[in-house]
Amino acid sequence: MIRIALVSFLNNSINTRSLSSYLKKNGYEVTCFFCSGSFNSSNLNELITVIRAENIGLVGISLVTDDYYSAITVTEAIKENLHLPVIWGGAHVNVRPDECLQHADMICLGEGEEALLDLVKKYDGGKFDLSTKNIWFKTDSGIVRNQIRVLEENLDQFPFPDFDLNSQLVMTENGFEKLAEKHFNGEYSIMTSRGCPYSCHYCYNSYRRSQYKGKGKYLRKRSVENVIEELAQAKKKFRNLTKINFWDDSFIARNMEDFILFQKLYKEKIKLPFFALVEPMAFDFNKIKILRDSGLSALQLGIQTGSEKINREVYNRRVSNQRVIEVACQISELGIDVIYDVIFNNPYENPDDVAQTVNLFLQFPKPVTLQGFNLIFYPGTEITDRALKDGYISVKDMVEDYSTIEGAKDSPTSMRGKSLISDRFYGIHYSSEKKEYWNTVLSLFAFLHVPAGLLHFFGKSETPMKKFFLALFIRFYTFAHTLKSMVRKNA
Ligand code: B12
Ligand code: SF4
Repeated sequence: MIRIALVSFLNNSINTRSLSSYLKKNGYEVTCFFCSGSFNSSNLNELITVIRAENIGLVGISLVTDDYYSAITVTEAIKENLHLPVIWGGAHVNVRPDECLQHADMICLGEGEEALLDLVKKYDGGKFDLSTKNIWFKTDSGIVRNQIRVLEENLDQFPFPDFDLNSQLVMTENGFEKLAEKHFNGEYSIMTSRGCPYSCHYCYNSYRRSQYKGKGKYLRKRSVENVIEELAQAKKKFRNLTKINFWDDSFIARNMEDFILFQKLYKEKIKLPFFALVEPMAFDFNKIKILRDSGLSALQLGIQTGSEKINREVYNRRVSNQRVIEVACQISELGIDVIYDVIFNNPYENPDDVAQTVNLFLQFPKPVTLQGFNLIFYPGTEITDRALKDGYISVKDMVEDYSTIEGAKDSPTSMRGKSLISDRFYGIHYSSEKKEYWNTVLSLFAFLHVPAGLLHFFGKSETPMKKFFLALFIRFYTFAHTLKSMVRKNA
């Protein structure tokens, strides 16, 4: 029987653990490697040595666009040293299948459980069945493209993600270590559904929804009992868990009966604080109140913009500012910690649109905690196709560049005033210079201890005098911040 290695670039990877448990349930031996961090000759050699020692016959790699170069590095090392077949799966593979096949021997589109199982089941003395659905093969006579199978409707039939401490290795600064509870920092990640009711134009869902057209129901949910059972098992296994993270695209997209049952079972069996992602479009006071009473301690809510026009015409998000303010007031009333996400440096936004975002936040109950992200154009999304057509971005050097630029450019709010445009993946042909003032005012919401009066002063209008004072304030803030960090470091 062929033995399988699964490689992921994320320690908490849900998809790799789901694939592993499905293969194991069906009798296969699987070793998982969680490699978040950068590769060097030492850890690559170690990876190769373990894969060789474990007598692996197939290597599967899971990747998002940001992992593209890491996936190539691992694949080349495996090909060079072990000559093993390599299959890639995950978000990036679905949007750029042909390009991924330049490196991998096979790729898996859509869901991986049945497809991977089918592939290894029919594996026969060095040959794979080239008609396996969901899998595309690179052959001497060209690419074999198979159809995508229908989506699994009953998610409860999948085993819980694999957390076997004996067959999973985590890459650290000192090389690979056996998976242990310390690698999770007391947090457990879970998904209770697949798919999303929305299709925002900057999101992978805008691509995937059309990819799965005619393949069954897109948004599917696990039963509450099934979710609670997974958490109960996790709690039993990991004694130091302090928090649960629900990473569902839309945790709230369920009916009231589910929430009532969830409250009962969660309070009875789990009793841990939890975090979830929620959209203002789906927000429902009564549901969130039930979740708060069950242990919901922190929420992440995507606001993205205060321009209703941009929301509607560019992001495909239908929600009024009045509703967004109502939602913010209700969260405050419930006493739940919340982080609001905002998108910076969208070429379709003008200074007035950003001013509207500032204005929106000024109407929120205090304190407001904002997390800013630059608009990153991910391949395959509606907004990327539109911006390519409109000339705002272009393919770099004839190929898309998927290198990750970490730091300032990706997170405008960490930059104390300057908001540069992220050129991750694509060449940029627009400027945000005219929005600099409003970007800076907006980013003040992410700074700690900025007095509300000051936010209102800067947020009312843009004048040369205010521009001057804003620049002065940012300098002062940055200086104070640096001083504080130095004092803390020396203490
Ligand atoms: C949860 C999540 C996170 C969590 C991860 C926590 C965790 N414990 O897993 C956190 C917050 C850490 C995170 C971080 C990031 N994420 Co994220 N994340 C997700 C999310 C919501 C769920 C992923 C998931 O587990 N899905 C459930 C599994 C079962 O589905 P799946 O991943 O599609 O996997 C199936 C198939 O793809 C296939 N498959 C997958 N891998 C493989 C491998 C093989 C060998 C095979 C055969 C099959 C196969 O089989 C799987 C089972 O059916 C997705 C959106 C989504 N709904 O999928 C975004 C998503 C994957 N993330 C995304 C991004 C951009 C990021 C970040 C880059 C964000 C950032 N700027 O830092 C980082 C990158 C981290 C990384 N290196 O992976 C994008 C990726 C877009 C793209 N083009 O690549 C997505 C699609 C979000 C979006 N809506 O656009 N993320
Ligand atoms: S609501 Fe969130 S996950 Fe769903 S499509 Fe929009 S951005 Fe993507």
